[in-house]
Amino acid sequence: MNLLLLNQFLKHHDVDGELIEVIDTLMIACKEIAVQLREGALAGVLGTTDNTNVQGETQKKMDVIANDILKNVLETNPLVRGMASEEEDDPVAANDDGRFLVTFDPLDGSSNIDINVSVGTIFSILEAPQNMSGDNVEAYLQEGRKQVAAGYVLYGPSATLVLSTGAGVNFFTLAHTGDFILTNENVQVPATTKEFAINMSNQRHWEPEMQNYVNDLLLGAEGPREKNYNMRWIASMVAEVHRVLTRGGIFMYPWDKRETGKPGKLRLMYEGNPMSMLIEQAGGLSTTCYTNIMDLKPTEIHQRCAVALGSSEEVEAVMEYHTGSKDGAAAALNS
Ligand code: P6P
Repeated sequence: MNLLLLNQFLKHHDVDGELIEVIDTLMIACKEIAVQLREGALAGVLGTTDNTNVQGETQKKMDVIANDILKNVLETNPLVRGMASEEEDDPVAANDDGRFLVTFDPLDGSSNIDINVSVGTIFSILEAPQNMSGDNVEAYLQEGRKQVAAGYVLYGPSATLVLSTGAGVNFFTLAHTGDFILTNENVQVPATTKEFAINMSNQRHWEPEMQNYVNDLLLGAEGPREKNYNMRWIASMVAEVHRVLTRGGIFMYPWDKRETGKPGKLRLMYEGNPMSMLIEQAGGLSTTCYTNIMDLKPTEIHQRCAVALGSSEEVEAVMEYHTGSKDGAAAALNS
C-alpha cells in the first residue's frame, strides 16, 4: 500500500488549498481529542459535569474538553470566520475576514465514554456569506447541499477520519506518527442490506408507518421483505454511520411522539447534514423518512431532524412505507 498522507491526497485531487488548511486545522484538534480519550481514566477525563447543553443533555467532561479544544484550535486559523457547536448555545465568532464556517458535534455518542465504546467528532464546513459575522446565526442556516466538506473522526480501536470534499468519500487512519494515512478510497455504500439499526425501546412512540416498516423487517423471510435481517444499536451515530459506509445497512432515528413538536432527536446542522453528505457521496440515501435531509432549509442552529440513512434500496423502502402519511406531525416537521 503506498502510504498517501491526507494532505498529499487532497492536493493530488485538486482540493481548494484554503479548504485543505481548515481540514488540517480540524485534524490538529481531533488528534488532541484522540490523545485525551486514549488516556481516559488516567487523565481524569471520564464522568459528567454539573452542566447541561442547549439540548438539555448532561455534558460529559469530554464533551466540554473536546469542544474547548476545537474552539481554541479553529480560532487560530484566519480562514475560520466562526463556528457552531452542539455544546454552545450560540455561534462563536473567530476571525472577521474568515472564508469558512465550521459546525461540529465535538463528541458524538459521549454517553458511551464511560463504557469505552467508540465516539467521534462530526464536522461540516460551509462558505461564510459576505457581510455576515461569525456569531450571526443566519450565516449558518444553509441547506446541507451547500456544504463544501463534511466528515468525522471516529475514535475507535483505530482513530479514523472519514471525509468528503464533494468528490467521493475516503477513509484515513491515524498512524502512530500522527499522520492520517489513506486506507479506503472512494468508499461505496452497497445498495441493499440485511442489517438495520434503530433504538427498539422507542417502538411504541413511533408513528404507525415506522412501526409497520420495522415489523416487516422482523417478520424476516416469512414476511413481505422475504429476507432475514440482523440488528445493531451502538447509541453512537458516528459508529453506526461508519458501519453503514463500511458494509451497508440502514440507520434510523425517526420522529417519535415523546416530543411531538420536534422533528426528531438528532441535530441537522452538525449531525444530519454532514452525515448525509458522506452517505450521498458514497452512493447511499439520507432522508427524514419524507425528504432528503440535505434539501431541508434550516431555520435554527440547533434544529433537529428525523433520520433514515444508508443503503439506497432500503431507504427507498422506508420512504415507500411513509408515502401518504403527509398529515402527521412527523411529516409536517420533516418535509
Ligand atoms: P439513544 C448520541 O447521544 C446520539 O446523539 C447519537 O450519536 C446516537 O445515535 C443517539 O443519540 C442515541 O440515542 O436514545 O439511543 O440514547
